[in-house]
Amino acid sequence: MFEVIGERINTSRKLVRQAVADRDADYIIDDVKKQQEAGAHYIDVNAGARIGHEMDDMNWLLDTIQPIATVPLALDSPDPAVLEMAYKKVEKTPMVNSISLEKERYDAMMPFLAGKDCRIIALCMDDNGMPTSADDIVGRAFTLIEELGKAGLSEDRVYVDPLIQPISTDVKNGLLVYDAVRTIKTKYPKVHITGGLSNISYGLPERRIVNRTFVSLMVGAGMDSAIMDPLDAKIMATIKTADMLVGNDPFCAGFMKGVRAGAIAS
Ligand code: THG
Repeated sequence: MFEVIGERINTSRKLVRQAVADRDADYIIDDVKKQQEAGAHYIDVNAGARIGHEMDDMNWLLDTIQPIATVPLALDSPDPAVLEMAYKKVEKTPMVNSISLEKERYDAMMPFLAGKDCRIIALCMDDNGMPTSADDIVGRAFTLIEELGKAGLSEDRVYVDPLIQPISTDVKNGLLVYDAVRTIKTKYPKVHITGGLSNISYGLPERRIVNRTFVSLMVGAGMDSAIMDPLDAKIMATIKTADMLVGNDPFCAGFMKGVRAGAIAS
């Protein structure tokens, strides 16, 4: 089943940044409830945008969200100290967003992960920067999967993020991740594939049609999760339909349920 990680609680978004600065709990609670009602399986929480305030902002956001969270949280920070604080606070086994092969981040994250129960997003990033070929993505993914396995995180707990890059900057950026995801899923069928979906459409008009067409291609390659806006009803319907078409919806029951609920229509 495809898992949606709701991206809206992120201080890089203007209204969220303002709500966090004002400690406006009602705004945050309302947004999280909407994401949950729309079918988010995780709520991503990112407090990185107000420089010097990440620890306090994350702490406040978790205090605010936790009492009304019906789904687990995705703790989105590059800072292991912030993740450590956040991990202690959450009640449901969280998703940790994220680890990468950048040496400094990797070396700090590995001790954090020791003995912890979590799912983890593994970014295909290393000290050479963003991947420039499918082989780059695949090689980095294999290393991360193997190393996380040694640290006690089984394949089904690892969510590889191949790093989706804008199609507007290089027309090869779509097939780059498509090809890589197929290769990763062939070798490690239990591993999950996720990523920031809207990155693909950056710099283009009519971004939503680009996002939803891309996600249906990627579901065909084996992508089974995305960091995205669950309030976009059309993309949610597209994902449910694509997931059915690749055989992930026994008896088409989820699709039929979506149609009856009015969430899926032609
Ligand atoms: N991979 C992983 N984690 C991630 C990302 C990723 N976390 C952060 C980001 N990328 C995904 N989250 C968001 C959250 C909000 C928005 C985009 C991605 C968003 N952007 C508006 C836009 O692009 O137009 C601008 C925001 C505003 O100013 O309101 O809403 O790739 N593992």
